[in-house]
Parts: sequence; C-alpha cells; structure tokens
Amino acid sequence: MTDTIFGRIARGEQAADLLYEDEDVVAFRDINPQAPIHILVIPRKPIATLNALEPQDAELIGKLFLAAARIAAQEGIAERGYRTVINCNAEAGQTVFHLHLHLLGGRPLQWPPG
Ligand code: DGP
Repeated sequence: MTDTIFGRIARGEQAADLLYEDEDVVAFRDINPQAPIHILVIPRKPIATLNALEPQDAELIGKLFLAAARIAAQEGIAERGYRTVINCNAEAGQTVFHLHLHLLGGRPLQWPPG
C-alpha cells in the first residue's frame, strides 16, 4: 500500500497528540474531533482497510481494542460509555487508508450513526 499520514505519525515523522504507543499500536487525538474525546488507535503495520486484514493480524486487531479500552478508562469515559468505529472504504467515509479505530466519547452518541 502507499504511505499515508498515519504511517508517518506511527514512524514519528509527523507530529500528533500521542496518548499511547507500544511496539504494535499507536494512539493519538483526531485532528478533527467529532466528540469531546475522539482518539484514533492504529497499528504500526500499514494495513489499508479492514478488507486487507489477514489471519495473522488477528492478535494485532485485538491489541487495537485492548488499547482503546485502556485509553477510554484513562480518559474517564469507560463507565459512561463510548463507541469504537472502523470505517471501511468510500461509503463508510474512510479517508485515510491506514487502518484506524476511532474511539469516541464524552457526549451522548446517536444511534444509528449517519
Ligand atoms: P476516516 O474517515 O475513518 O478515514 O477517519 C480519518 C480521521 O483522521 C478523520 O477523523 C480525521 C483524522 N485525521 C486526518 N488527518 C490527520 C492528521 O494529520 N492528524 C490527526 N491527528 N488526525 C488526522
């Protein structure tokens, strides 16, 4: 896949408001927040979309959700509630083609989403 802004953030080549990082996962605040808390959790591995996931990525995807849950607790929204979203391709509104999990919270969220 081609390089993206998230690949550059994961490699430390592009600034971001980082909240968490380990050998597999990086989390940072979304530049265009849709809720008081809007954080992106990404794998360091450049996977373009959910469609490109392979069986060997199963543990990595689990790590994204584990990181999201830990960050939600750190941000104080674990008990109130929050939402995790992965947009896949055009009709879901994916704009950055490096897999990312949105963590949204800090206000009541509507359902179904638009
Ligand atoms: P999606 O629509 O699911 O592909 O979400 C992409 C999100 O990425 C969108 O909410 C805005 C955010 N974003 C785009 N460019 C940057 C950036 O350079 N830095 C940060 N922190 N967020 C970005």
